[in-house]
Amino acid sequence: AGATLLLTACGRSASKGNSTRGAMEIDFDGKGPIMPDNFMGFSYELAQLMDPDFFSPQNTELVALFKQLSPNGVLRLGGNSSESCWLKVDENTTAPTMRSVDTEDDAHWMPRELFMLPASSIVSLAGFLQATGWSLIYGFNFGNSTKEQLAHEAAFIYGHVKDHLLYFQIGNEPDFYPEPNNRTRPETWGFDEYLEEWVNCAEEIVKKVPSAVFGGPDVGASSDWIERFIPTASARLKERLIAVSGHYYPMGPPDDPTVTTQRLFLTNKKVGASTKVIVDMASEHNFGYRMTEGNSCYRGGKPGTSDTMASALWGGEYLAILATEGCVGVNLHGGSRNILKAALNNHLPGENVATAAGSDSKGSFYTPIAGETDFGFVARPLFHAMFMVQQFVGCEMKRVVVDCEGLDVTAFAGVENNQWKVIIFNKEIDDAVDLAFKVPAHVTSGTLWRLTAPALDARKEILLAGSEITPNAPWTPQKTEECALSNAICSVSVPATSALIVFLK
Ligand code: BDP
Repeated sequence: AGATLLLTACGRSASKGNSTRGAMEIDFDGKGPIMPDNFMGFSYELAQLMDPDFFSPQNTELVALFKQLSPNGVLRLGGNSSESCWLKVDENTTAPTMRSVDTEDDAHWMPRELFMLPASSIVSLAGFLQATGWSLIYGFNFGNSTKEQLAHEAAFIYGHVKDHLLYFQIGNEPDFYPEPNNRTRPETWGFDEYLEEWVNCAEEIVKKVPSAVFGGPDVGASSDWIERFIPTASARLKERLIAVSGHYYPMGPPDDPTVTTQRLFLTNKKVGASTKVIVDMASEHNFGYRMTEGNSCYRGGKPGTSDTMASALWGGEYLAILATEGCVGVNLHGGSRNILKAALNNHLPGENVATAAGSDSKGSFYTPIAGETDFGFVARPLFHAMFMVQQFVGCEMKRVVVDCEGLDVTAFAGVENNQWKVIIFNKEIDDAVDLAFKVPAHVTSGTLWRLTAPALDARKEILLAGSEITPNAPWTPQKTEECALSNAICSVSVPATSALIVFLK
């Protein structure tokens, strides 16, 4: 009844120019999933380990940003490049034979060379995980290595990172292996062949690492592979299979003219329902479903969208949807620009565009953290959105219905120990909204943090509660606001292309 009452107040308000009034209703009594404390994560190319100084405890800025985001997030290593990586465990280890990519086609995006990872990178990675408190999902080269070689690598890796290892994965996006995609397997290769090979490989690893556990199938897009993988792989691997995983890129490649911010903003509408199908199926088998890789636009991101405030509005909403649907975690993909370039056979469009427009050239376009060991690291707009959603860790997530003349405004709520939080995204380009919503009777105040930017395509001066997140000092809110609260109705105004969190007390 509260919502109906509120809705009668909805309409364009004459006094506030472009501001539209709307209402939202939190489903206070609905049951929702608890957002796990290791929900937040990054995904990097495995080839990032070519440089032992990158994931290293000495890389203090990167350590600081990881810690600021989460005291116990998840670092996932994998990606296209993983299919070309080999770990030089010792002097006797030799490179595997590359079976891909037998094509002259320059437009094909898979790497043509092998990437050697020095053993010292695993030693520094262990130190990095120790320094950050993060755990690891390590993705092996299933495309171009052998099970014997992987087992050898696994034993070494396990020896160094066992205290931080969540699970191993074998292969990146195996649903794309057959011709004409990644081309590491023949056209005739399908799920059945994959499963057989995957199980053999896992069993070989177990011979060398008796307590190894695995996640999979880490598919690029085929949710039907996940559905087939859950019962079949768990029947074969039993309790060693502990998680299911997939990837998500709503659009791409960046040089497609239809790949725009406007299109990106529409994509989140479909994400909830498709996530829920897999979450439900996974939970029937007691698996958590993790989105181990993804970002706004495949093939490295779209400059002007993936590296701006637009990516924060998309990404914050995307993470909130996945948490509300019961996904146990999300790893947003990124890393160094040169590594992404190598992982994509140099297909990283827009280089000049981005440089001319002032994008910092040290990171891939979509990376949440941009930087290189020689230049230092910065938190991109997308990182700020991850930081906002991180505030919901430990909360039971609740659905929120927003009614605001069909404007693109969404909200999500969470509660822990009777303390409610609400996050709101306004993805409208022109319209500000004034939203009213009912709060529980015990609530006496609401404090608000806003995420703001000079423009939707701004890359810099992204402020959360008036303060930028940097590696140099712990973030603290500089500018908070108190919400208007009367008769258990809270009112907030949400400017166009902004987001906010309300902490109710
Ligand atoms: C994914 C790959 C990742 C790429 C990404 C992209 O796993 O390695 O970097 O696409 O195209 O499919 O940006």
